[in-house]
Amino acid sequence: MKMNQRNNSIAIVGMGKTGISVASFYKEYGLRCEAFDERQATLPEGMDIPLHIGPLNADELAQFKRIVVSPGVPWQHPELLALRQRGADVIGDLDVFVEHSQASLIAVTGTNGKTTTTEMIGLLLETLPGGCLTGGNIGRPMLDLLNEKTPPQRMALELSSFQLERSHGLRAATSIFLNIQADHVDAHLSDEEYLNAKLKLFEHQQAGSTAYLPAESRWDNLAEKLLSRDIRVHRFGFVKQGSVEEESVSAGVYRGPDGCGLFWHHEGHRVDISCSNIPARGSHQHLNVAIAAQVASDEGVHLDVICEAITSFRGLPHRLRNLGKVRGYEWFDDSKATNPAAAIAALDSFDRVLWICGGLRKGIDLAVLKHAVSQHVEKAFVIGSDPQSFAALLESANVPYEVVGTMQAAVTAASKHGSKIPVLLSPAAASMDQFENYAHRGRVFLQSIQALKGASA
Ligand code: UMA
Repeated sequence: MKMNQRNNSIAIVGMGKTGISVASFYKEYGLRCEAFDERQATLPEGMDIPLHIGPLNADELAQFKRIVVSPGVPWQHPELLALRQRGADVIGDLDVFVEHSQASLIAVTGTNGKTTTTEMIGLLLETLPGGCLTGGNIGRPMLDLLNEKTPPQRMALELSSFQLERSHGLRAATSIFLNIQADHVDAHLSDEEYLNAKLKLFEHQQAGSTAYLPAESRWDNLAEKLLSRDIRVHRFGFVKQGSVEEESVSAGVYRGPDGCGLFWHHEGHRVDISCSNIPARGSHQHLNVAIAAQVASDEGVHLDVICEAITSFRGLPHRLRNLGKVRGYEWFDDSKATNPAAAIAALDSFDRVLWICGGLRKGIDLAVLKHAVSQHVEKAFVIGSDPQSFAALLESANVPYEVVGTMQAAVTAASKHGSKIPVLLSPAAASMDQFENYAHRGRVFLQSIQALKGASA
């Protein structure tokens, strides 16, 4: 390989979805690329670029003009750290996107609720002239959006902390910071790094743009700083009907004597929709929808379109989805709940449930679940590779449980429980100990329920 050829080439590190999209993008752009992967990778047919499998080497990568690193490759990888210390141009796909996109960008981050919020925003904004596409952590790599023949005027990106931590110049027209809860503690981010990565969302935001922040007082200082940079700030959150907080938030979910509802502001007027008119369950989902509604109103989406979308929204797959009644039980798939905060939000959406939980705990302390578990769980069925931690939680909450091991066993055991209350899969843990990912876990849950129909009671 001639040195000067690499001088003008891009090294792509990690050849999963992101790496492949980076290579396709630069191919269209006419730049030469080489691919690096530490484990295993196959390039799609027709992608004719050198592929190097094996440990990364800073000296070799330093020969390239630029190194684009996939989100799953640790940013603190010693060879990448060494490259950055030498001043090499090491970035993620988000920076490439920002360099080349002309679209008005809506960026969404947070531990939980990113996908629902991003999808709902995309759904609403695509009704506008000029349209909207969604991508990023949601599954469709963001650079693929730029390969569209007619790129839309707006793009809504779901951004993970991994994508944000390696970004340098994100300037979104609208930045939405949903929440921060314990997650990825066993990955390469400490709590502080995790928060700092998420807050990079606002680092380069420009005057005249909009930021969304939770209503909690811990974000007041940040809100003030953003306001002093002439960034418009919308606060959102859960509020008591008739409270002072209710007046101070732009969008939210209220609880009152007659039930709950979501609200946002449209052309200066508050719009309310009762929770009973929203098919999607769970106040956390309703809050995500309220935020999306506020974004859509600000972007000029017609009020009727927003109301219609909200009152027909059933929620995304594996997010507190009602799978229907089988054997007299209603089954709920919340397989996406890969951390305790997500499971608490799901448990709080029910009076009493039979709870299927367990999986890869990712080093997170389960004690935060104790209150919700003791309030809402009649009996738990524990699956996964770390039953002891869940057993300890359930004992501390004084809730009966069975360690059943597999999803099939959990579904069978729940279906024999007797009291026909809803059965909720909301594992509070990642899935990779037993499944390919959370979606696979949700599919096995559904298959196990369907198998009940054929089996004798
Ligand atoms: N690899 C290495 N060295 C490493 C780690 C990985 O060489 O130390 C290689 C692997 O061998 C593999 C490639 O890197 O070939 C995988 O790269 P990747 O993990 O970045 O995976 P992608 O397929 O590019 O998917 C990524 C996101 N994955 C992660 O952040 C881990 C996807 O989010 C995202 O949808 C996709 O880009 C498109 O933007 C998934 C995810 O789990 C859904 N995200 C986490 C979450 O939501 O909690 C953050």
